[in-house]
Amino acid sequence: MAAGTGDRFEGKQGLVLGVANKRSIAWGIAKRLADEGAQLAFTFQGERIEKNVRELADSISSPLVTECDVRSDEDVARVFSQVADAFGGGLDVVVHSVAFAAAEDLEGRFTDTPRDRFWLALDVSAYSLVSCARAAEPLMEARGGGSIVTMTYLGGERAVPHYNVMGVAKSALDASVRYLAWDLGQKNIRVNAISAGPVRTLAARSIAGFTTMEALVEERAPLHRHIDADDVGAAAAYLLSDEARNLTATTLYVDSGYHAMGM
Ligand code: NAD
Ligand code: 0WE
Repeated sequence: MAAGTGDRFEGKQGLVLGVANKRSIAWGIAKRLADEGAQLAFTFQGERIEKNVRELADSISSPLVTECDVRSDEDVARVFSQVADAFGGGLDVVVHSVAFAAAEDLEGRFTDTPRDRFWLALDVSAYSLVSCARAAEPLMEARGGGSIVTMTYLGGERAVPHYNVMGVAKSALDASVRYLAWDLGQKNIRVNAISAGPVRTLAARSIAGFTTMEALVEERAPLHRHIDADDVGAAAAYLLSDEARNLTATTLYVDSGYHAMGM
């Protein structure tokens, strides 16, 4: 446990989906949970990032690193069965930090989004939370409850130029959080979202106009500064901990207050 952190996750076990490299928001969250005592399993997508994720996971003594393409029902089923084996049939925490849209759909006009790429974005970025929550349910029930956190963005509630089909996917994700919270509340499983301001990750780096967006945050957010993955880690640790035992179906904004502004 590092200075300034607690020990809220001693004896807790979690699964983290969405680490690509050390800048990933999922890694910011994982570091904080591990620092506070959690034992964490990780999934990665694709051979290209496997080595990255294994090295990061090894640095916090992870017992399980395994591939998961969230578009595949077989992958999701296998992953949760491996998690059950690694963690003695239970699971306390799931971090869902996965999104994808085709690069060409994050520039130009939303109007031009073709049907197949619309469904691709919703499949990876929204439905995957539903399938993971369903697979997590029996494992969390075995622990008497659990907590799930996903990552969202303001572009699901307002039109952010170029966010396009990802905005529609985040809107579906936000609604899924509420319906999952209703279903799983019965089993004492909580489901919440964090709406983060722009963070320079792999998924964000390639976006045209990202620098302009950062300048807008500095100008217009009440705190006039950017957030980083460690800020998200602190907020996620709260939502995932027993301190948030009566919070579910909510969105916590980690965005320097930007969402509250009208200009
Ligand atoms: P990132 O690139 O580090 O993480 C995205 C992850 O999604 C990667 O690990 C990637 O492998 C994974 N992924 C993509 N397609 C997948 C698939 N088919 N199966 C399994 N995994 C898949 O970028 P990030 O910024 O850390 O993104 C994490 C989450 O945070 C996303 O949901 C993103 O929308 C959200 N978010 C990001 C920002 C930002 O500005 N970076 C702001 C708000 C919300
Ligand atoms: O959710 C995101 C980004 C998610 C994302 C990023 C990529 C880039 C690479 C999903 N799919 C892809 N596909 C790729 O090929 N954010 C919240 C960051 C983000 O992305 C934007 C933003 C912001 C903020 C795109 C346009 C405008 C603003």
